[in-house]
Amino acid sequence: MKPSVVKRMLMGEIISRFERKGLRIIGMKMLYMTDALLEEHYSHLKDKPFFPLLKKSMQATPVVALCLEGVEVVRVVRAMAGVTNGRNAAIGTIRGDYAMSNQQNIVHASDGIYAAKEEIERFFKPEEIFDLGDLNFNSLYAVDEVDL
Ligand code: FUP
Repeated sequence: MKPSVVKRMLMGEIISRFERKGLRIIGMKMLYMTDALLEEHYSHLKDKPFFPLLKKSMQATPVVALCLEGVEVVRVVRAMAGVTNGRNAAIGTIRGDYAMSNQQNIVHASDGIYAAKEEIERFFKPEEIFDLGDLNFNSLYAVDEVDL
């Protein structure tokens, strides 16, 4: 969750959308995105003209990093986030419901399984990720859908 969420006091609302969907939070922390962390996280954007502004917006307050667990979680979270620009994001998505901006777009969401693994390692120590046990303890899935 980006600084605009912290400033607008929407942390609880965004977290509850993930929980309501049935995604489990297995890691969560507030942290400040240092220059080094941002340059690594947005390395594909480092040379873009908007990078200085993006950096400033990402350093306005701490961010909140979430590690979410669920079957096909990366794809599901991307779908929940909606497209990058909040003005184009479908109503019903997080960006579509809370953002009017391309940059102040509420959340970052890993764009693939490899990026997700990299980002978990970037933001969390191994002991900050928790095993909550049986993924289906609350009957979120059919038994044969859960294969973790
Ligand atoms: P996404 O995967 O949807 O987060 O999008 P990108 O990785 O393409 O972009 C990362 C961040 O760069 C976006 F969250 C917003 C910012 N951005 C701008 O600020 N200006 C632009 O023109 C494009 C992206």
